[in-house]
Amino acid sequence: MQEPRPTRDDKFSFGLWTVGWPARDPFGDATRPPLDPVESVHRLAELGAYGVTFHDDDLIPFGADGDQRERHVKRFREALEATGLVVPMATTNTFTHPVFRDGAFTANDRDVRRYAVRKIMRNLDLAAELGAHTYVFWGGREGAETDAAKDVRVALDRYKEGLDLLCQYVVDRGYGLRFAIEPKPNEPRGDILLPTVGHALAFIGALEHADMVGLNPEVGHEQMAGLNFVHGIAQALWHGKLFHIDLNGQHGPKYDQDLVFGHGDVKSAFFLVDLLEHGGYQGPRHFDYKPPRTEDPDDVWVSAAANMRTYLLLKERAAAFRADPEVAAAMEAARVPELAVPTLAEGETWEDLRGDRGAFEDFDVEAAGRRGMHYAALDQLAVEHLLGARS
Ligand code: GLT
Ligand code: MN
Ligand code: MN
Repeated sequence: MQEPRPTRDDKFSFGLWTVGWPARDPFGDATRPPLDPVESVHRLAELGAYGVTFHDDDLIPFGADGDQRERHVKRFREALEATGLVVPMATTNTFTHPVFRDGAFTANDRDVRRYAVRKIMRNLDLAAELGAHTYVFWGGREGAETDAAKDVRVALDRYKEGLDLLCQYVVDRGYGLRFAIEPKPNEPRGDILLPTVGHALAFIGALEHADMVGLNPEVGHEQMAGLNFVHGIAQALWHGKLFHIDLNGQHGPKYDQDLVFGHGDVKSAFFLVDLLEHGGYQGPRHFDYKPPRTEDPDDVWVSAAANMRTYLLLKERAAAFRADPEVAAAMEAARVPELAVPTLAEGETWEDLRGDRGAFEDFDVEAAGRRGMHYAALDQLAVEHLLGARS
């Protein structure tokens, strides 16, 4: 493979369910045979990934007995040891089996909720055993198709109850795990609870252990809602809540495409990588994509490598953008650095501002209204760096 090549230091990780997706969709059968998780671990390690993530049922088929369970875990653990791959994150499948038709934490049926919490506890034990630091909660079935189905305020009470009690479980068992909620607006439910980064952030503030709960935002999920993913990530960082991230590609508001990272809105991907690389995010760069249904078993690994390579190429372009003196000058002209200057001077109060005639009475509001921002020039420089037209 040509430079840049991924290394363990890049912290690239993949879900077993991504490369292992047999490409069954609502309209057609699988186009690829099942993939052994052990093979995925070896192939991902060869390609330069550092981590692998899983749902309980990706690793241990639903309904497996104790002996089978142990065998699956043992083989997986051996593959991890042989390759040096780590498990930075794990999660629970609370969406495939028909029992979860109406959700897990927020199912109207109380016994389903109790079963779901037990299923999650069992996999939290395994996640801790395998050294994971993050546990993801994607509530794909927590939602409804009709507003008559549930009182959303009561559903949120149950969502909170479930997460509060599982936080307590993790604390009491001494597991070094933090929770990361993954928002999504719809699909598979008509409307999903905690549909966006913003909804989830507000909800986290109401939890008993708010400090140990953050976010796992996915590129495509915010874009399905027509939102600016880069802004969402910036706000999550601002709140100290970007615990994990799902990178992939999406073309605007439509079904969840789960394309290779950068194969959707590539300009947004450029600014995202710029933010992640320069904004202090230290966690895994986790790809949650689906190798397209058109691809054969060998193509799967081509698409897996494409995620990492695209990320690294964008990282190079973003670094060049930041280092370009013309960009620095364009930022200065656009007064980007000025936004970092507080609106009040140090020690100044609202009373001082109220008495400052230069700020209002004598302020030439018409002249200020004529000032251009020069953003088009700056944006063009970004596009030219993205296109590799400047180095
Ligand atoms: C499912 C979903 C993803 C989530 C996974 C974690 S499962 O494939 O589409 O976005 O991240 O549960
Ligand atoms: Mn998705
Ligand atoms: Mn995801």
